[in-house]
Amino acid sequence: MTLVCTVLPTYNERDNIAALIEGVLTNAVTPHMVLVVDDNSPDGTADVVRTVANRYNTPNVQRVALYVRTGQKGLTSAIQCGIDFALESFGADIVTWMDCDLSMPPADVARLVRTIVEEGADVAVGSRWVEGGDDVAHGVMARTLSYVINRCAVALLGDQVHDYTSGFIAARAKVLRALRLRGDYGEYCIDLLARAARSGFTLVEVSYTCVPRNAGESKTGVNLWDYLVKGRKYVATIWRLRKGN
Ligand SMILES: Nc1nc2c(ncn2[C@@H]2O[C@H](COP(=O)(O)OP(=O)(O)OP(=O)(O)O)[C@@H](O)[C@H]2O)c(=O)[nH]1
Ligand SMILES: [Mg+2]
Repeated sequence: MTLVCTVLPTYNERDNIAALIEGVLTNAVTPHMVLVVDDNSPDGTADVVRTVANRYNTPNVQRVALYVRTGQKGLTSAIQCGIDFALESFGADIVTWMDCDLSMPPADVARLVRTIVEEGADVAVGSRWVEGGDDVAHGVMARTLSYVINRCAVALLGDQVHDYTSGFIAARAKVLRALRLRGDYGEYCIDLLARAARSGFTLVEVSYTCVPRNAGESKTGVNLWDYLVKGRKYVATIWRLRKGN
């Protein structure tokens, strides 16, 4: 049977993580576990995960795993750390990952998994920018910036994906053995999807609606300056990939 591992990178997601784990596991369509990679959040996220793990895990089956990093911080490295554990320690056939603020509906993880298992995709990409998808989480400024950056990415890198900055991904183990994540924050996603397409893997988009963060604070920031700093990195990544690097 196909084992799916959902990697959940957390920093201060105490009030979101229990519902997220439950939402993912309740909707699972195949053997499914979650691995939370927490960067020693001061709000006690790890304690919440331990409590949830006690409910789900049995002596024979681990469905909720937790890895607390103390010496390292950052979204991309946390996801890569989770991918490495999922492949090497748990033997996952498919790894998925997502934000942990409940902006990506946990029930939609099963739709990504089905796209791989039933449709034969190598990578399933949760997409806001295809028919049926939307972003109702962000204001006009952030949405417009995201849309424009993604249109640039489509024009310069190809239209196999329309939401290069998705961050809501499921991928077969073979893809993640071939390609490691590069970058600090959201730009890793542009980089991974462009290289996956270039490497001949099949990418299929699954529409989803990004909804507002449930609780806690955004780590990205909310003002124009924060968005421009993020946008500059995304554009630089698109340009580097366009030049073939
Ligand atoms: N492990 C870990 N997770 C992180 C770190 N920074 C952010 N995250 C997680 O990355 C995910 C995305 O963070 P958000 O704060 O929602 O930021 P965002 O989605 O880019 O921005 P918004 O659009 O404002 O929600 C969440 O699950 C965070 O907890 C980090 O340094 N380490
Ligand atoms: Mg978010």
